[in-house]
Amino acid sequence: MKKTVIIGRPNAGKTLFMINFAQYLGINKIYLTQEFPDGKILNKEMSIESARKSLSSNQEFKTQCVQKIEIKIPVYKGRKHLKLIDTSGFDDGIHPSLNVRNGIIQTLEKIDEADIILHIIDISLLLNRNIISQIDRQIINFGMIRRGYILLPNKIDLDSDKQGLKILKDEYPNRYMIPISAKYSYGFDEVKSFVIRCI
Ligand SMILES: Nc1nc2c(ncn2[C@@H]2O[C@H](COP(=O)(O)OP(=O)(O)O)[C@@H](O)[C@H]2O)c(=O)[nH]1
Ligand SMILES: [Mg+2]
Repeated sequence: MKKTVIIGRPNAGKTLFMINFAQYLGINKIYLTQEFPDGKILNKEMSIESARKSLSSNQEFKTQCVQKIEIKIPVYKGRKHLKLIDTSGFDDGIHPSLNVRNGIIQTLEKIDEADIILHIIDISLLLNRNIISQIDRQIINFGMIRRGYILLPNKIDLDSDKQGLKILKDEYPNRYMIPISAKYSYGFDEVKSFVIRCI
């Protein structure tokens, strides 16, 4: 089974992307496995609506574990199995909370094992502050040499005149990226094609 890891800074939209992309790929119920840094594992079953409400939030580092959904994607006449893995992500600097730091270590381990890496950047932040964070830059550079990496500028619904996207494209003119809205499922068709090409 191929592993697709979703990474990015807190609030980039990783968790909402995982839920809505899983729905886009055809699931209608979420069977979630949560893996905590201390080794504890929890299995949860929930509707898509309650997953959106309970797992995604505008509070930073809401996700403090790795959480996975298994999906079967119809491909030609068969089906391919895919694990979508949501991480707690990472940020610039050293976070004061031990739980958050452990979540970051877990994220790095998952990147190492991944077949596909979906790197989500909140472009509405670029609009407001015009800065790409150091950690995002490092991951983009790492992605240049890593197979299966793709950059997903998210929240394009908040970037109506595409100014945020322009800042990113001007900085990385040769980088292939798929602009998305995790909230409204924009760009999901292209992400699906990318994922299918990699599995
Ligand atoms: N407008 C808009 N909001 C989004 C989008 N994706 C995520 N959000 C919001 O951003 C916040 C953080 O989302 P979440 O998935 O929890 O981010 P995570 O920390 O990266 O897992 C939530 O309030 C989401 O509703 C998007 O495409 N458009
Ligand atoms: Mg999250």
